[in-house]
Amino acid sequence: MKLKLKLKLIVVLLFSISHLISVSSWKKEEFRSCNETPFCKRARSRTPHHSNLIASDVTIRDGDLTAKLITPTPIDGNHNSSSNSSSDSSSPPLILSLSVYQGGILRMKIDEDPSHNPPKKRFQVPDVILPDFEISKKIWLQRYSTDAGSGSSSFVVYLSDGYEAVVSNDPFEVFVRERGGGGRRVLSFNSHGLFDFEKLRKKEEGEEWEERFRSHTDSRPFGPQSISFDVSFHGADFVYGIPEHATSLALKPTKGPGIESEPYRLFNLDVFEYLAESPFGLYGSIPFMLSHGSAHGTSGFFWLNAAEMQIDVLGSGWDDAGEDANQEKRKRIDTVWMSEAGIVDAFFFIGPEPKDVVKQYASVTGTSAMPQLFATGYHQCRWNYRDEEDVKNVDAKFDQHDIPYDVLWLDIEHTDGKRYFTWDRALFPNPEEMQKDLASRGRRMVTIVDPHIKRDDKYHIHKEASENGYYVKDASGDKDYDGWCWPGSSSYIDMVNPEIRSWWADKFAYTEYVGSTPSLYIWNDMNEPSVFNGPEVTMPRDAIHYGNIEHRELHNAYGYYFHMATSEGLLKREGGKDRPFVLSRAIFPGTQRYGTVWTGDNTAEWEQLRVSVPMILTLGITGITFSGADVGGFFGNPDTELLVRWYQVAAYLPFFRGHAHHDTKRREPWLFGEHNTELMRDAIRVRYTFLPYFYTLFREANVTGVPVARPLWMEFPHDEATFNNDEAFMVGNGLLVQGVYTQHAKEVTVCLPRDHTWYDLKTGTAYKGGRAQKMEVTDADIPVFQRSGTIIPRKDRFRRSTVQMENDPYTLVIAVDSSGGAEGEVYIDDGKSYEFQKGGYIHRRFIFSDGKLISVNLNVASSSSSSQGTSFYSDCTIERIILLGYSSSSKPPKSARIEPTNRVADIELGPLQIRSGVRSAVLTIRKPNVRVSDDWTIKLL
Ligand code: NBV
Repeated sequence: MKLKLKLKLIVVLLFSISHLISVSSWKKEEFRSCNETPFCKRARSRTPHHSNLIASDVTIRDGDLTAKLITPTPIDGNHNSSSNSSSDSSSPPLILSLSVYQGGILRMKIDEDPSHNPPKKRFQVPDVILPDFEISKKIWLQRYSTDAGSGSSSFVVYLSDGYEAVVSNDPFEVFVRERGGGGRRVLSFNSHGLFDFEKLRKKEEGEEWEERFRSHTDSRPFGPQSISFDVSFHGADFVYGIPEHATSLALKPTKGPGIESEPYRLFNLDVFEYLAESPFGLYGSIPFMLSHGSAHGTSGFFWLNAAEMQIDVLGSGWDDAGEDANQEKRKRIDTVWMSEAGIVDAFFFIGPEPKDVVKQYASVTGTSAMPQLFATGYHQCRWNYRDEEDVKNVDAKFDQHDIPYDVLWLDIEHTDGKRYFTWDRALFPNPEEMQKDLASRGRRMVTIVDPHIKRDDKYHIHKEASENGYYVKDASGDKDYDGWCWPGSSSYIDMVNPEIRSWWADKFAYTEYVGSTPSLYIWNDMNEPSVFNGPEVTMPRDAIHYGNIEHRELHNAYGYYFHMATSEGLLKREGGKDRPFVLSRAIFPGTQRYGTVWTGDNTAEWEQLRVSVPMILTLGITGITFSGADVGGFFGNPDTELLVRWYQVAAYLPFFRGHAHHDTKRREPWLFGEHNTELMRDAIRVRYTFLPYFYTLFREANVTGVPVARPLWMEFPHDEATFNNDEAFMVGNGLLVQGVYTQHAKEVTVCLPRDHTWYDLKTGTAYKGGRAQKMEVTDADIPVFQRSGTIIPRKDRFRRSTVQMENDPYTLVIAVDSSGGAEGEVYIDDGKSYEFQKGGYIHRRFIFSDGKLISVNLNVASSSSSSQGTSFYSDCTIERIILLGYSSSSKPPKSARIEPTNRVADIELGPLQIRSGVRSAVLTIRKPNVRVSDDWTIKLL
């Protein structure tokens, strides 16, 4: 064997061993710290007010305000420029362009001036911004003012009736402020003069551009090209967002007096056994930060850039400012954004409500795809279900134990030697029959398809990819990049090229993916991309993509393109009729349009259960609502109590999947004794009960971008007690879920938001919000409450999968507010196709007031007679209406009259039947049996 090959084998062996031993923990030294990352170190060492950049030649044309950013010749000639930064007076100007889009969104780009012929065009990320957003551009200059004394001037641009943007030229600063009155600032850029832009240039003699990390050398042929700047969030108490990190919801400061931490890193990496509290970047990157506070409300800042990014949140007093400044600072959070390459393409979102900001961000990057109904149920995964027999048994056991589930997953071992799109025929001789058998009980299967392609000439995918030149190239630009991953020597499809994406998508045709059937969906793992022998377990930054793009420039978007191409494949195979389901580990802005994500390789520890909640909430507020964590923890064996609690919490989070490493003990829900089986069964059943509500919320997310699982402050933006609470969360606006994250918990402290009454889901007991309350917990469940003023649709009959629930009747749970009213919605469609986009759906609003419940049609298409669209009809009825907190001024109602039929339905007291054995006095309208799709009124008599 050649020495090189031997060495590679050793590397892969060592890596595999370290991946297989699950007792070791995060290998810090395998990853670069900011200090070991020259651009980060340079940017972090800059001091405020360093830049004296000015904006000159400001013009307004074609919806853009453009200016040149220049540095005047310094008087003392000394400009302390370590890296040809923007502060170098001899360097060419930068071009700034500013535009305003629908909803008052300000976008600012800063790039090199093409007329000065930079050595290469810097990478600007395509395929993320929605085309509809791009065309909504306008700019209205309101005022131009100049100060004759200092020579400085400012341009004021109209954003919306409430807000305007100001560009000051000397020194250069951009900010958004309220219009009129005191003109309070909302967001500002370069207010601390930390803007720096390393322009591309020729190498100077003796200069060293190569960078080394451990055994790897990055040739850096284009030299330094990083960008950094400061952004301030005014009126902010906390900042949130910028996933993916395993950390709290409200981001902790990383720099400032007494604070010494790494910045939040955004660099998609396969991080083995990540820690439960760290700013270290995980598998995905969304450079979008939100702020919230009692002074302004919510604002947001998004930097579309796919290179490595590092973000500092600065603690109070970071800039050594005096007393006065600190006063002002308390109402402001300063941040510093640093990226290795690319351009500035930044978006400012003014809010001011939390939902406004997420909607504004969604108008730029898209809302989440509408999932199929099955995908909102429970998923059972394991690395690996061994063979067809194993699959059969696991499936049968769910039925035997009366536990609903929808999808069974197969990990990498199902393939023939990690050649994706193939089957290990010894273990899975009849994959089609296996899927059909599952489908006969309404269940789906998911198989894994990773981006590393085995370099084996007999493997058709490799053969075509190498012959057509579809692989990412190494630094030379002509040879396929060859890295090591599960199959051994592997190359990586260059998904940035649309032609290659289309070729990849075709691989999902049933004729190409032999053994696949219409009930098979896909899981994309390792798409950061993970490369076992690469620097930091990923692809070298000097690898070359289509269009001569360096990998460093688009690294964080690689997995996004892979996810996109896979999703397009599932769409194509059914002629655009079936909604794709593709789970991805790597993420980038826009991922929400292509599928679902999970938080990767967590560990079976209580702290990891706790951190999964802020991680999922953070993904939700940054666009990706359909996310979840491996239930039970991927590495290690959860003790039974942890596993049960994990089911109880995860049942309320958007993506609900049990998964485990192959070294762990089997942990399907029936393996821990009858009592624990019952507890896990109950948790999963509760999820199925609420599926009509979840599905309605997924539709809301699909239309507006508002996430399914929400931080409390999103629903209660004026209740300061909620701003830093990440142990509880809202499902929609109606359910509050309080997690239990410690062993042997007998009680938990619950902070129910003020000005509402909260009804315990299980007992119907009413609690007043506004103070922290200790509540008893048992192993049976976690505290969950329905908010007063809401109506929640449920399906209370227990079935084995979503398919079997299709024709089940509904229960409506009405929790009345202090004025005796409540409102809620239900959205229903075929759960599968795109007919809903043509009007094929039912959308009703239920309004309860004055003892009367009415159902109002919200589907405009179906209510208009001229509609060309499709319609969707359901025979499902409402079999029960539960009223919580209803009290009438006269006698308690005895019956209810249903209009227009004039029928009368009975009313009785309790029991509240969400769990067997628990009783509570509530008012129930029995068998109103009205159709969910019809207009009707039910009046209490
Ligand atoms: O494909 C195997 C695993 C998978 O089960 C897990 O969910 C992924 O996050 N995969 C990572 C690769 C190996 C991890 C040690």
